[in-house]
Amino acid sequence: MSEATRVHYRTCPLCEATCGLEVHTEGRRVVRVRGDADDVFSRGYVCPKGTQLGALYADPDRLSRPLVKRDGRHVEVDFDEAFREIEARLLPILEGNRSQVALYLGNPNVHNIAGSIYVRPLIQQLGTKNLYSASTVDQMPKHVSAGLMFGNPGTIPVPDIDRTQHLLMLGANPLESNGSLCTAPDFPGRLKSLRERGGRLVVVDPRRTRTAALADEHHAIRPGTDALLLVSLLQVLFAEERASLGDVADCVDGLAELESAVSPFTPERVAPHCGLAPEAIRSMALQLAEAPSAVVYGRIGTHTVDTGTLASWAADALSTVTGNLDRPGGAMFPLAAHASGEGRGRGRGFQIGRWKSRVREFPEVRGELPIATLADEIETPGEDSVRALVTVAGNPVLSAPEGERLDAAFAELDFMVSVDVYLNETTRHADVILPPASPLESPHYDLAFYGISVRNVANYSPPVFETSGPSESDLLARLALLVAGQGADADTSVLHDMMLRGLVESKVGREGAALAGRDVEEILSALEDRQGAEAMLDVMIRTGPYGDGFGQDPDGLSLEKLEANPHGIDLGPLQPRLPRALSTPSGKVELLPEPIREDLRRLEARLDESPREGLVLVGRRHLRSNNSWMHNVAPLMKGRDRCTLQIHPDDASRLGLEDGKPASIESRVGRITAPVELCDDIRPGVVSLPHGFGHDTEGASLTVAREHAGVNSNRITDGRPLDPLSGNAVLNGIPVEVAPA
Ligand SMILES: Nc1nc2c(c(=O)[nH]1)N[C@H]1C(S)=C(S)[C@@H](COP(=O)(O)OP(=O)(O)OC[C@H]3O[C@@H](n4cnc5c(=O)[nH]c(N)nc54)[C@H](O)[C@@H]3O)O[C@H]1N2
Ligand SMILES: Nc1nc2c(c(=O)[nH]1)N[C@H]1C(S)=C(S)[C@@H](COP(=O)(O)OP(=O)(O)OC[C@H]3O[C@@H](n4cnc5c(=O)[nH]c(N)nc54)[C@H](O)[C@@H]3O)O[C@H]1N2
Ligand code: SF4
Ligand SMILES: [Mo]
Repeated sequence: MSEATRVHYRTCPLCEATCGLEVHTEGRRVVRVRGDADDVFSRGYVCPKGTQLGALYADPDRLSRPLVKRDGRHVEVDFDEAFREIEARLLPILEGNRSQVALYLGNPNVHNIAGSIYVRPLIQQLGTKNLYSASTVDQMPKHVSAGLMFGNPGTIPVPDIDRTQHLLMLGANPLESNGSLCTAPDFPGRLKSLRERGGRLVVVDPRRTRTAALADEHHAIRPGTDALLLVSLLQVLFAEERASLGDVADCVDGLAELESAVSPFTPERVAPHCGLAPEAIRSMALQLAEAPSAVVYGRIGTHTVDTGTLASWAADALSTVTGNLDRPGGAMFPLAAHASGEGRGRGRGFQIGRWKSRVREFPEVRGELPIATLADEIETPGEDSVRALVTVAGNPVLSAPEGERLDAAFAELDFMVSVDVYLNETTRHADVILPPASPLESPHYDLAFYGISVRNVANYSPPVFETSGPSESDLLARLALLVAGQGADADTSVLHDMMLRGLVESKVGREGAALAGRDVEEILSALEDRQGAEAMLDVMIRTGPYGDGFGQDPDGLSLEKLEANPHGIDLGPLQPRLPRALSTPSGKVELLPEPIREDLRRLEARLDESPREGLVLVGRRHLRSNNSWMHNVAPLMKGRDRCTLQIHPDDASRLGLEDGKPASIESRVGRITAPVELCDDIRPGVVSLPHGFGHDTEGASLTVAREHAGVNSNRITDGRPLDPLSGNAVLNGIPVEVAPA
């Protein structure tokens, strides 16, 4: 009675690599997933997570019906009842004071169309100052440095890893993570090719990771000191008269100011802080200058520290002063198919601090406040204290600092609603949980990642299965309408139509717009066959840099054309885009923006301090994990315990710790216990624990994850020190005491 097997081509929604998958289905079952050998970008590459998409889909713990908390227990209800409950309990709080309702957006929002398109009206209608997201435990420093240097926080240069001859990589481990802020399916293969063509890979990481093992050079830096190292590399380039802007000289401001600002940071002065030799630092800098092309790329380990924005800025400044900005093999600006044009070369620029958080007075960044201060905003009484919370695809109890405190704060809220697929450590506090249909039941296009991709690529995947319930787009639209006072049963097609019309009007109205002079109704009628997010996506692509312009260029792209190319369309290697890609008021790259210049003084003060001593904690990722939420997929959890404390044998013997025995790890804010794993590959003085574990909480419903519970490393992450420019949390380099438990 076996049903016919069907094959679907589909972009993997799980990480930033955007691999093409070949999904085999029988009826509503996924029977097999493998890499799509014909995918124009990933060419058959796949990782163990992608192949388990079927197991994720079939996970009996994945929610299919809404849950409402009654007398402390979650019970299943239908969607109408769930929305009526939200209306009855959330609206009165909102009507009193909109900022008493906080919104937290988690990582998977950037992995689906709904999160990119329909979160916006929800934010607008909520109108709260208390907006939080996973960005402030992640990449916010890159947004800030890019905003200050290039004028827009989304204008992020990516390393052109397919053509570079020299890659200096810091605080990233793409052999486990598959890359971030650098979309490159088969990152490992691309690094191997770099070396095969005679290029050089230099990795800076306190651990000798699998990525470091692949490199020509590995430098085991002391955590939290990348900014010092990178600024010192800049100093060397100026001191050795090797700084040169190359082809972009006309588009760059501030070279002389940069030279003087970095002059105190000599290798001799930073070396004791970084735990590296001055000669190694000097040589790292000269290699960048001498290579035919070179690029500096830093990620989580470089960003999630208290000088994350400085480090992020310094990386791009280095690519710039070695003549490698905006040229093949250097740091380049992708141009996505859905981008709203090539750019104008000048704009309003980027500001932070338009308002401040109430309790600790952190500046707003991109409309957000640091997630590390959400607990303060709930706990501290006052007119604007947070009394209700909406989470969309996030698990801050495990992913944000001081998880235990956040957990307790959530329990005190008057009302909480979560749009999520699991009943987990965070959503167990929700009074209402709204589960969206699976990603396999939704269309897919990577709005977030084609803008940070190492080739310009476009790939659209239609749903694999018909939906069994409301899509994420629909749920978010309904929530936005509810919050806007339109009632619990509002017709979401009204919002879809309004958004589509608004988008078309923006393309038709402005002078210089893609469809300037065309008729709105004509365009809308050309879209009649498409609904909601798909129609909007079609408009973006057809009015984008490669689009058909609704008839203006018959060979151009449209959603229809993407549908006809299920393995994607390759739009070629990255092209130089300066100065058009800029939106600074000066129309130039700002090499030393004022906020950076000021923050450099804080960094300079560190040169006179004695180097920090004592054990520090860093994180790590494992190929078969995905932050906190894929530990319930049994095939991915096979093998050894992953939530272990890695420690160098010398440190272990000094502290009396034995392999496999429990150790207690204590920071300023808490203490946890984890089994010891002796590890020669970690720098002495550094210990490492992965994040995303701690699945033994009462009230969560994660059968498999519970068997591999582990411990929440963020219970000891200190929420007090933040990167001042971005509000990003410090997740690496946390001072800890370790002892036998
Ligand atoms: N110590 C330490 N902490 C870290 C990090 C670290 O390196 N070290 N890394 C940080 C980083 S980079 C990030 S991005 C954050 C992540 O922080 P979060 O986004 O808060 O956490 P995730 O574990 O990604 O949780 C994702 C949530 O989305 C739900 N979900 C999954 N798929 C869907 C879907 O399709 N729709 C909806 N609505 N929900 C879905 C899951 O059930 C889960 O609840 O963690 C950060 N925390
Ligand atoms: N398998 C898997 N893949 C994932 C994820 C996952 O959880 N699992 N999460 C996804 C997400 S949301 C993100 S943002 C990306 C992150 O992708 P990556 O940035 O590649 O993240 P990690 O693999 O955590 O690598 C960070 C490295 O920084 C090192 N490090 C720690 N502190 C310092 C420091 O002070 N200086 C330097 N130089 N290095 C330091 C750590 O030892 C670690 O090897 O991964 C994504 N991909
Ligand atoms: S590398 Fe990322 S995108 Fe590719 S299969 Fe694995 S999880 Fe999916
Ligand atoms: Mo992330």
